[in-house]
Amino acid sequence: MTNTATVKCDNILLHEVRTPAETLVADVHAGLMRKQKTLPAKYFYDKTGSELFDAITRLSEYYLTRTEITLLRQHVQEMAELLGTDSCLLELGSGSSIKIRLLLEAVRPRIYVPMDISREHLIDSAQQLASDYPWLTIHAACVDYSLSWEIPDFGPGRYNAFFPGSSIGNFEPGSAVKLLQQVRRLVGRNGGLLIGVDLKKDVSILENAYNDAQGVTADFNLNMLLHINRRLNADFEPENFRHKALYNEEEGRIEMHLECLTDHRVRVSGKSYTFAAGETIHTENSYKYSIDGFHRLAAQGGFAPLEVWVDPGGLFSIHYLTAS
Ligand code: AVI
Repeated sequence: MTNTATVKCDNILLHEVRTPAETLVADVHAGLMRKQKTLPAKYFYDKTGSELFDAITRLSEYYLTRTEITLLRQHVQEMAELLGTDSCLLELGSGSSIKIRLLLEAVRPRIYVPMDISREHLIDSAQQLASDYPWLTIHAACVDYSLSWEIPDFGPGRYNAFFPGSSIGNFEPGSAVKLLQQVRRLVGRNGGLLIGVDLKKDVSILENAYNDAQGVTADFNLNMLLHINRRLNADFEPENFRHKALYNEEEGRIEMHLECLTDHRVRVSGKSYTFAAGETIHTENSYKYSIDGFHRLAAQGGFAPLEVWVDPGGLFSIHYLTAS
């Protein structure tokens, strides 16, 4: 792996792929120079952002997590049969590693590789898992999986990937295909992918999920500015912005924005940007799919559908795909 360091962190091995600071600055600069300003969604996930996201997953409006967890609980045996035991199991965007706990006993992987961009969160959850499952070998990988990345070679055997939470929806369809192709290369010809995908549904259910009454999603969105302040020596003032989330029917996606409340300037890594009251920074897309629509995307990524589980309310789906 290029730019990678491997260290032993107590009971786990940590592989770290470092993104050079210049890349981070260049991404932010490119986004803020656009007519429709954007900021990369990866800036949501510092330690506070990861904790806020965990709080989102417990909100009554945010049906995604609890529905996916119910599906995992109900169908774990079928899923384990498809995944097979003794595989190398990679998890993209492992976060707090809550969902993997539902699969581990049934799947008994040879090696578990949680991957996440939020370093401290990744290490804490991987170490906790290692102490709760002493039989499990854990190689945690701190990577930005929206970029091109590699994992160490864990030798021959079956490889599966687990990509829960509908995080695939946070990628533009073209990038989602590239990501699936990359996962396909990693799992190889006999590999598979168990992936959670949020479904298209009534707009009010979708919009409520991203505009919760307690304002946790608003804090999550605004925290991105504080993260950029710290990481890139910027002077965003979150009070100058407000959270906005709406469903874009044509694109089939929830869009999150930060709406600017007053005319002002912001400095980021020595460069100055002008903001006008009423304009927005587009911070995230969360694409919603139909089952067929997702199968078409998966096919472009090199995967064929083998099984799909959907809750009775038709809110959420989990797919098991095999390399095609
Ligand atoms: C991580 N991802 C699947 C979440 C989503 O629903 O798109 C991120 C999120 N953004 C706002 N709330 C949750």
